[in-house]
Amino acid sequence: MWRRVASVSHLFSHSKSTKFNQGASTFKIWETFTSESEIPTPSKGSPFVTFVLGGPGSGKGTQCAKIVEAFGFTHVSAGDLLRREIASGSAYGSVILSTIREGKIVPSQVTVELIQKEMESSDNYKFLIDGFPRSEENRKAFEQTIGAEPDVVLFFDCPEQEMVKRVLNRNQGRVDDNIDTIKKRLEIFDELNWPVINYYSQRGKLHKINAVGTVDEIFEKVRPIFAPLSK
Ligand code: UP5
Ligand code: MG
Repeated sequence: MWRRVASVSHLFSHSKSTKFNQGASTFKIWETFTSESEIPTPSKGSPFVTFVLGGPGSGKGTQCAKIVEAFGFTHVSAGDLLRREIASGSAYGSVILSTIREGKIVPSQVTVELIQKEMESSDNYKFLIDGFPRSEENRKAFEQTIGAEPDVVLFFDCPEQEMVKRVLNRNQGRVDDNIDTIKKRLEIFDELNWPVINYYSQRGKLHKINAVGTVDEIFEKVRPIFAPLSK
């Protein structure tokens, strides 16, 4: 079991952060650099981290459940951790709730701390971090606090119209599943998540998956990425 991530942070491959320039021209580079490279070989002595990115309703959570089942990862959904924090009545709860209602991003310090605790309390060494990092600031905070960068980054690429349809059909009582908040979530995704996607693309870690189709069809595109891993 992980007692403290910080104490095992030397087990991660440390990132050498370079200044990343944001802008329209950089977004185009992403297409060129999208990686199909093989994933690193995990070992039980060191954590193996996969970031799962994609817009609201792109199917991150749904595909994470399939990956857990097939490859034995532990699913850490940043959104679920934040919703759990609200439900627990914690001191951060009201700030998190209003941030989620507005479709904005909760301060990195709060989210990274929740992710870190969740990883520390797991016996597993293979983690899917779902819906995080959502901004360059999130990404840097994770690297600085955990002292690590991910081994693999999945990006579920889904048209906006399809994402909106899925979220509005979900019907699970989420405070952010209404048309006004969805518009804001999409705006924030466009503004802040693309630089993160480009960053990992340039580092050869990004696996872009076309997220249109049935759940099983999409998973068949995910499966080969993790095929080298045994459960
Ligand atoms: N569905 C899934 N796949 C389908 C398919 N192939 N065909 C048809 N339907 C499909 O799927 C959404 C819905 O679509 C479900 O009903 C599913 O059955 C169906 P899901 O797998 O839930 O998609 P997902 O990408 O996980 O959508 P989600 O709404 O969870 O994504 P978000 O990124 O918007 O939500 P998250 O929970 O990560 O974050 C919520 C908010 O928390 C954020 O907006 C933000 O305010 C805050 N937050 C932070 O501030 N920081 C963080 O680090 C994380 C969250
Ligand atoms: Mg989700």
